[in-house]
Amino acid sequence: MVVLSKPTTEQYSCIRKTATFPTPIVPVVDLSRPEDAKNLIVKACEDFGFFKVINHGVPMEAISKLESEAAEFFSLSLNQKEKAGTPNPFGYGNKKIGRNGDVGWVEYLLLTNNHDYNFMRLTSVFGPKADQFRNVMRDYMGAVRNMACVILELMAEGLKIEQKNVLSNMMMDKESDSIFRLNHYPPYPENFSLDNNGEDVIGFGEHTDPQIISLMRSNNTSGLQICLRDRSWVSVPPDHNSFFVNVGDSLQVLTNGRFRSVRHRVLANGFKSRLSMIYFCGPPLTERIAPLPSLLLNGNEESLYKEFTWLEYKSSAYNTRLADNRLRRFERI
Ligand code: GA4
Repeated sequence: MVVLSKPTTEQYSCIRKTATFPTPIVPVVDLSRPEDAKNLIVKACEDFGFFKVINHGVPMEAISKLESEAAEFFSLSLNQKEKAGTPNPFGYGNKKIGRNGDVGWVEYLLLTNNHDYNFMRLTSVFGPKADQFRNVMRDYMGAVRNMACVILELMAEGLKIEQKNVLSNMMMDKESDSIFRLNHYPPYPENFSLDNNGEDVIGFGEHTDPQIISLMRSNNTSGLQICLRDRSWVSVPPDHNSFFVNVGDSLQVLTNGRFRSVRHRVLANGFKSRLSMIYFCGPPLTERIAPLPSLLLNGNEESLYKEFTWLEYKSSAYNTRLADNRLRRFERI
């Protein structure tokens, strides 16, 4: 097991004051009880755009192997990690998030669902050992993808959509534009927040995910917060045995606003490093993202959004700042 070290002090600006947060009651969905799960998923997506999944079917072995590989990667020297290339579109990123000036106390590896491409990037870092990383990642991503498929089918059933694979097909398609992200939030150095009146250090600034759903697993370090409908921020207690699911912007549109794309963020801490792995389920680039007809009350309800493809939305999203409301541009007035 590789132990991730503390960073050295350096000038860093991502610090903000926040109140103390009450702990929310996070909806829990048990995938071994599909009859209950389908209704709970719908309710959680309407109320929070967020839920926790237990009995998820992803083997613990696949999770812990990937966690070790990720920890090993992040323990390498900066110089070595940078051999994975810049994260535009896929590679290693440090503090800079996206292309428009956002920063956070985080380092990360952005990867595609094309394992050969990832392998090429990882070979520059690990040499022949990259093969092991690729295999571990393939097993993990395969298992998480299957879980996503189960969740999206239960969701469609819960929404009483006749074609139960209408959502899952978008991410199971071989052209699907899903991506994978490993985030490492190192403990920030001593005096780092004291120097700033004890203000919070932002690991990953507030944002919504552009995709359909995102499935996140982390180690037992806290930091994740979600924004409720009343705009208050609440902390989500970590649980390394479970997965957390976020509704993304695309699913908000597909359900004509019935489901809520959840605003979330991560605060860093001064003691423990946080390691998270997130699978973002994206549709094929050519997929039309529009409310599902059966959810428009048999044609009697108007779409709240203008028509767009995933490629159009993604291109527009990548030109925004993290905290922007990316869907606003696509709303019908
Ligand atoms: C949020 C969800 C995924 O992590 C991500 C992020 C992407 C990036 O890190 O480059 C974005 C962000 C995310 C939303 C708006 C744009 C693009 C940073 C940013 C400012 C990989 C994604 O698909 O969108």
